[in-house]
Amino acid sequence: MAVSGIGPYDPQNIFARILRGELPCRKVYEDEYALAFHDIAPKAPVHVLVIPKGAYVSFADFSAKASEADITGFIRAVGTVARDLGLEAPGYRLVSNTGAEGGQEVPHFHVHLFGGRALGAMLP
Ligand code: D5M
Repeated sequence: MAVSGIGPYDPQNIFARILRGELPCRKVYEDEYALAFHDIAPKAPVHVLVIPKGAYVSFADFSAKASEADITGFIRAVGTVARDLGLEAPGYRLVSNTGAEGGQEVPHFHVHLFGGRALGAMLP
């Protein structure tokens, strides 16, 4: 079910529980700013989720409230994950569903990283 992109933050959401180590994930990368793991229902040969370590509901929340260091660290982590997965040369797609009409289901900000095949033209 789609969720609001503007808080309050639910510390029991699935990704918060993954961050705390209460639920497992197939981790591909971690640093002080971000954790990346394989999506449980992949929509492409590579479908990885990158999430910040801070408690942000959505892109709206993150872009408004995160420190510049946290924003920079997170964006660099996304780029590092794509590079480490060998996607830089062939290319990839980043998506962040935000709020109910954006189709967001998990209320912890995350970026979907898709790759591994030609993804075609951008669609809503
Ligand atoms: O997408 C939320 C995404 O999160 C969706 O592609 C499924 C994925 N998901 C849900 N639970 C898990 C767990 N436990 N591990 C990995 N991936 C998961 P959204 O952008 O919020 O619509």
